[in-house]
Amino acid sequence: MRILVLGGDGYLGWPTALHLSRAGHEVGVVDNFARRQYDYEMGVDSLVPVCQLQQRVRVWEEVSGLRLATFVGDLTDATFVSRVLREFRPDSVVHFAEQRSAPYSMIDRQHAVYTQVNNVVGTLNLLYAIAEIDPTIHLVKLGTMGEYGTPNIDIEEGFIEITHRGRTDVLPYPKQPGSFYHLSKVHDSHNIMFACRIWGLRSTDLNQGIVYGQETPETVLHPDLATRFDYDGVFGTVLNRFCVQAVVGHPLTVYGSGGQTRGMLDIRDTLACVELACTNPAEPGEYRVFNQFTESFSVGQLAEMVVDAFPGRVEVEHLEPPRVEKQEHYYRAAHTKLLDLGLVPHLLNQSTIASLLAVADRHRDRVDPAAIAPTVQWRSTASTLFTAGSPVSAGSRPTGTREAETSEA
Ligand code: NAD
Ligand code: USQ
Repeated sequence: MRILVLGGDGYLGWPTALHLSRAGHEVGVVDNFARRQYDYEMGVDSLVPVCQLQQRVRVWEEVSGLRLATFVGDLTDATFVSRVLREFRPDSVVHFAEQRSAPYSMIDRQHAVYTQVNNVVGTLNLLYAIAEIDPTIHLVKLGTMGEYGTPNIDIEEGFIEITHRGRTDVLPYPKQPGSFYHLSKVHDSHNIMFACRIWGLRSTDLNQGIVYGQETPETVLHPDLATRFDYDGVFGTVLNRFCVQAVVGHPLTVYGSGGQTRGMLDIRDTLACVELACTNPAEPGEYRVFNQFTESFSVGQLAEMVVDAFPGRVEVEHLEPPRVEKQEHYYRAAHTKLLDLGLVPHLLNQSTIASLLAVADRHRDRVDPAAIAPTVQWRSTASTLFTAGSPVSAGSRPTGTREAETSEA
């Protein structure tokens, strides 16, 4: 298949592009390097050094003999999106290219607006380009399990049958997202479902849980093929952060009681799920939702697992919660559709955590301890993390400055 990976320079997009390329697909990569600019804006960096996109692509060709097409540009630029689709003519578009951090979206008004404009407008441009150029292109869109929130009933895969006053219908599952970022994914889902209904587009919305891990069979072939690994308080995700914290002797930063429970998956399963979605496309006019996670854990359980796996002593600290979220709640979410298509999950165990700890240990000298504490407060409309900061927008350079001493944790 011809597969275009939007956001192909990011944490998940890059290893997905390599995986699809090695599996025999013709792959194109699109990115505007916004993610690299957030690092400059916040004064942080990936724990694992990452090469520039053109260098990665060159090394991939040397190592594998396989070519990746590259397109540098911004999805909020409709002309660029149309040009890329016309030139590459994909069978599937895998759309990772969004601002994906909940804390980043909650810094202040500018960052919330930036996140929603970037994500919603980018996806809308893509929907129009697909409808105009070739409605048979299958859109595989990365959504999030966080679209559902934490309701006190079982979570279904996208839709729920409801009987109300004697009548029954199958309706989109209610959404209760927990940040302006998560809300942007809900808005995307509505726009995509509508485009499938009115224009007959075909799409798979992958409601993905939290991803952990850094190495994939392709990225380990050469150091220049490594993907990024974030541990800071804004972009780092929980298990990746806990492993880095353990290695540098920082107490594990459990927010509140640690009863928050989330769906999770290994980075290698992200790659497998995306490929399964591409090779088993939705029907014309179909909007379908797959819940893309393999297991669920509470934050407290994750901390315990890291404590058990780490050979030395690790402390666990319960911090005043920076987010507004339920700390103790019911959580049971369906996730059978990808298993039915053949997904064989990599489940989280001590050896997975040991390999994450090894990655963290190899790069421990690059850890900036000042970047670990959570600095964005949900209840505040303007985080003290930034002074005169402004988020990245198309064509502009970021101007945010990081105040090292303003952790509100
Ligand atoms: P990432 O930030 O590392 O990668 C996203 C990439 O998209 C970056 O390289 C960025 O430069 C690019 N991008 C952003 N806006 C763009 C635009 N307007 N035009 C062109 N390129 C743009 O994020 P990730 O962790 O790889 O996540 C990828 C996707 O998966 C996101 O949509 C995210 O919401 C979703 N997701 C991630 C996780 C996770 O745990 N990392 C979990 C669930 C869902
Ligand atoms: N948490 C801690 N301590 C930490 C970091 C996080 O207790 O040091 C808690 C958070 O409060 C939250 C949970 O761990 O309850 C998960 O936080 P996270 O930062 O690991 O993940 P989240 O903000 O949910 O976002 C990540 C990705 C996002 C994706 C989402 C999937 O950044 O792109 O959409 O996971 S999901 O959680 O299913 O919505």
